[in-house]
Amino acid sequence: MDMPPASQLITHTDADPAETAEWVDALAAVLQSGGRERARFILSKLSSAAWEWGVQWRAARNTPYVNTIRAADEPAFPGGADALAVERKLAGIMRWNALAMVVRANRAHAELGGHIASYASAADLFEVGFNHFFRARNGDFGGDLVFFQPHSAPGVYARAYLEGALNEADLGHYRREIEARHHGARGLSSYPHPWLMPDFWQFPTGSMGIGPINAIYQARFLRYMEHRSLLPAQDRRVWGVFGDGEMDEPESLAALSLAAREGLDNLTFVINCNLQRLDGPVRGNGHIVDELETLFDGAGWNVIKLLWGSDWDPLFGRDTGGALVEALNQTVDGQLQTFAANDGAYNRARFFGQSAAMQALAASLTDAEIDRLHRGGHDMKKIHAAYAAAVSHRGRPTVILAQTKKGFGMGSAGQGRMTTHQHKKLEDEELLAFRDRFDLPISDADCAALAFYKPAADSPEMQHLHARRVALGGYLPRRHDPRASLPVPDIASYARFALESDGKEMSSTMALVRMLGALMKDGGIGKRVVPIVADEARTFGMASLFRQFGIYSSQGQLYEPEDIGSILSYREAKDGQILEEGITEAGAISSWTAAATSYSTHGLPMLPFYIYYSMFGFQRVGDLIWAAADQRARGFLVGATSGRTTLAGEGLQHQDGSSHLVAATVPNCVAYDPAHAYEVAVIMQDGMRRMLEEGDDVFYYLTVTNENNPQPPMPEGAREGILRGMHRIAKVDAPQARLLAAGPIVKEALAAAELLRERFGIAAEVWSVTSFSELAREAIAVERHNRWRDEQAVPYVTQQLQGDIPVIAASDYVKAVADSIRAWVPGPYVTLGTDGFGRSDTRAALRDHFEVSAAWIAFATIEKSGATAEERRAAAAALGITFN
Ligand SMILES: Cc1ncc(C[n+]2csc(CCOP(=O)(O)OP(=O)(O)O)c2C)c(N)n1
Repeated sequence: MDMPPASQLITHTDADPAETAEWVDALAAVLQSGGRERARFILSKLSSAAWEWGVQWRAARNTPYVNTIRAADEPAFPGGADALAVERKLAGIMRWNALAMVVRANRAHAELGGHIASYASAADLFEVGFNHFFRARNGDFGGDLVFFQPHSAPGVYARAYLEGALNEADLGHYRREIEARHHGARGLSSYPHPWLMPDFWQFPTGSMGIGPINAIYQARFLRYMEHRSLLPAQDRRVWGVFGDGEMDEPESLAALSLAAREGLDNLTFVINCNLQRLDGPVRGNGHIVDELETLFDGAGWNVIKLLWGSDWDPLFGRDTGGALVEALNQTVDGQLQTFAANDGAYNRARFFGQSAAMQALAASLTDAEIDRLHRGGHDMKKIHAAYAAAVSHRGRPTVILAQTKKGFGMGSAGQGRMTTHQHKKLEDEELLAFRDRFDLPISDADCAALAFYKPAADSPEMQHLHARRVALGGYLPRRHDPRASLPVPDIASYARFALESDGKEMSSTMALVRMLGALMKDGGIGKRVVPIVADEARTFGMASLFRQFGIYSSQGQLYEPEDIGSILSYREAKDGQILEEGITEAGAISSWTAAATSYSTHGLPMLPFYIYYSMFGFQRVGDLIWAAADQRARGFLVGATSGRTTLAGEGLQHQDGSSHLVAATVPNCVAYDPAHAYEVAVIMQDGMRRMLEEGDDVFYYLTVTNENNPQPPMPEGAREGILRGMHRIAKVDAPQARLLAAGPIVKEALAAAELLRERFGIAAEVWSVTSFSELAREAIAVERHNRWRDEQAVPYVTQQLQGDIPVIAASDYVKAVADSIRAWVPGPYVTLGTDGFGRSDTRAALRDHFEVSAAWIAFATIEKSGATAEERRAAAAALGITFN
């Protein structure tokens, strides 16, 4: 083994270099005779001894600013120099087509936007993946799952163009999904969006931070499926290519320790460290690579730094005094960016000019050669070596910190420039320079016309490109939607207790959990149910599921649980069914997304139920839900302990009054606020039917509460109304008012009807509104269609509320929820809701405070029934309410 002389490792602050050299030589001898494992052992022994003797030394988490993999340890590039040359050419072509796509779009319509510089920096990282590592789904093999850096999407399109999945017309409609339809083209979405390109993109990554956390939970879910014997262990891999700026998002870092704890060696992160983000340097005054190395290493990942290309190797070889490594350690990222933006002469003067030793190192290089010194993330051989090391690493996830230049090859138009991120217009000379830089056979005229370039089918480039993809199982990305239908059991098999309830007291949460438990026992669908919680299972009465179904743990259970004898015992198991995520709503929703899209990513539909404090859903992780919607998730989100007045004691940050408002804005989210257990059952049944049997791209949001109420049996013929959004639960002859209520406020409306009848002689009927948002959606759709039709349809909600009598609607959510149907309510309409901050008190006090109690509903009815001011005052006094 060739090793650097000890002198290179001795820093200038060394008080006794001779002694240091002895130690280093001793280690070198150990390494020579015993190998790396032995050397590691000796070092850890020394470290333990130092701790015992109070030295309190801890190895720095940072290694020097050089490559982790030594040049001598790099495997040969598959196919040798010829393949390498072809792949470099291909990367140049991808770069050109990606650039042409963005510049074309923006020359025509400057408003379209797009990015060139990100993919320019990431192209080689992508290409090595595409040519050697990313395996497609093929036959029985499920394929690797790749999360692509979103604003590098043009590069992925450029490759799909060469591969044949996209044509020129498609590329000509980058960011023009609407116009494309008129030209028989596909239209390419700005970023990876499965909703917009359902047979192409698998994972939405456009919102920074969502890709990293979803990738981790995807890798973990893959393990879960394997451990539960639902998927065969095929050594499938999750790859994620992300930006160094993106790593500042809390979600990007949130699950690093989970990935290490779970030993996810099926996961590789490639972080494109071009040292820049949108506004400027990621860490101008420091090293983002060092910071990420510290974080990932501290979390327990295998870290591979890939900083310098092969053309630096001879320089490091000649750097016997350590001046180069020292200079790199000391050069902060802002300066590295400036070096990237300037030419060889500048770099000779400012970087290599730092000392005589450095000058000597660069003496044999021309300025042009200095200019061309590659960063590690632009060296395909080294990238290949890093990916190969990641794939073969066992027991831990790997992160590759690949240093690149932002806007690589854009020359003075953008490489390393502060403004390069948003640069999307290039002048003709800049285009010609780019063409020359990557040696592309494109004429000046084609260059100016931004013509897309595709080599002939029999060219070495195209032959190689296809051969590599064939070897890797096919093309990628591809999203699959096998339309596999999973039969749903009969409702009575898991929810008879709810349909035929005889007034037994139960909360809707308890009813749902009971149905869930019964469903999990179903011989068909049972195994597909994935209950997910974020440390609130006991709150929702789900502890009963622990022992029976087990909590998933990749390690099984290495301890004897304190409650081992109990029927509720906390049982962890390798094939456990419950995903107990701990206190991470972002993690739990990522797990849910992985399970809810399993029908596509794994060809195996699952049925996830993520049950959480409703306030910590749309409000806390709304963007992750939006991404799941984009990914065409199918499953149930259950906002438990919901309702601003129903959660009572928990106060301002816990009491949810808005989730239904937000849920209504997610186009494929079907949201319900059921009052009774039988409504929960009917909604669950139909949700399963739509998602699992019909394969509809919808997901369900249900709010359930912890208020115990007598559960009535299901009225005859209620099913349609429950599903469409409203059904009458208390009928009167000749009603003078209609009371609409949702969820927990239904009982207040029923009580209000009693008050009105008994004390004021007003006959009011009561409706349970299971979904204001579904009623409003249908009405909007009907109204829109009516604009084109002679025959005018009547929205469902209008049909139900015929007549000019007052309608009073109340819910445990802000008034805007009930207001959403106002336009289609024929009579005078009043909405009551829980606008404002929550607070702690009893349910009765809260409902009085927010004016959604029976008394307030009755009072609003009296007011809308034409009472005089005096009559109103008398009514208020009789009802015991005061106006504050
Ligand atoms: C949540 C979110 N915030 C902001 C943005 C806007 N944005 C898009 S790319 C970008 C910079 C990304 O920098 P980096 O991750 O370093 O990637 P690079 O383009 O440098 O490769 C920003 C701020 C976004 N897409 N998502």
